Amino acid sequence: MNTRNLGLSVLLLSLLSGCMMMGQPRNLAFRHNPVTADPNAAGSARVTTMTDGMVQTTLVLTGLTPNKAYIAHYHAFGPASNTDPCASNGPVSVGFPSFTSDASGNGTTTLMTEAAKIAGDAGAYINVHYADAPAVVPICAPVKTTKG
Ligand SMILES: [Cu+2]
Repeated sequence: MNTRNLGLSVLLLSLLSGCMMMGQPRNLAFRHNPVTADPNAAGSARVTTMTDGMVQTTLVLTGLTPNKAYIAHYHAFGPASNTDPCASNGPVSVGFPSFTSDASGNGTTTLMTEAAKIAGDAGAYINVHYADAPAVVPICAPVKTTKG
């Protein structure tokens, strides 16, 4: 290998390592909230910790209303429950990019955020809202089930 190729290899390696995964992704299941909206909505959140202090979270959802705009957030543990984050009514920590379901009711969105923003109680649950009516929250994925 000549010097030029070696330099290129080192550059590529450092670029790759800048977005390397750390350990296995964690898969979280969404569950339905006690509401009538989107009765078949379900899905998972795939949470991958990277080596550079970032966390990538990809939501893969089914059973949504076709061709509808949605928003999703990480929320902090709220005051309304110590053991059920989805019922704790906590504040938003970080928002996912908004997304629109396809004609079959499938939807996906990916967030890359600093790990510190969703550490501990700051990242207690992920919920999915109707974009045009945020009070409607069909599904929620608990991340941390005990406060503190
Ligand atoms: Cu939310």
